[in-house]
Amino acid sequence: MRRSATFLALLLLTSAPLVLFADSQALTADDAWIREAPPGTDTTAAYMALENAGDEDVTLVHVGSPDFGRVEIHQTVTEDGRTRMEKLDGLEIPAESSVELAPGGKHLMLLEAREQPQAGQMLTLVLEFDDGSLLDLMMPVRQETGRDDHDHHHEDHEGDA
Ligand SMILES: [Cu+2]
Repeated sequence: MRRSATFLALLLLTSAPLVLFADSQALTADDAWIREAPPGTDTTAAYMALENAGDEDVTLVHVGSPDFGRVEIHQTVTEDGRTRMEKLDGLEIPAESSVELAPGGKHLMLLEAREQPQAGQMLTLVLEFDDGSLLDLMMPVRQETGRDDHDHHHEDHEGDA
């Protein structure tokens, strides 16, 4: 693990997410955020762009969190006009490319929240990859703007937010 002063300075200048700990120089998460949960709900989702700058494919295999009882990797699929979520065993981030987790597509399903996630909070997720590396993220909770619940289909959201 090697972190230059420049890198740390950049982190401080960038609003979020805040990378608490990263033992891989190849993997980064951009624009990471957690959707505010409606009152009485202990389930929500996390979104981000996962980038693999390395020259080997890496697979996200597990996500842990002190703030949630369970985290699953999901993909929203639409078949015959019906939308449902599929649980994925892993999420591959190919070498020198990135994978977008966004409303209406792939996402991290956050289950059994210790407290109802509310806008303004910062919550922690720990992403574990099959090469043994960890990405420890502190992510802001935000209200989703201009879109409805992520169970529904969105064609309008693509690329960076
Ligand atoms: Cu889901």
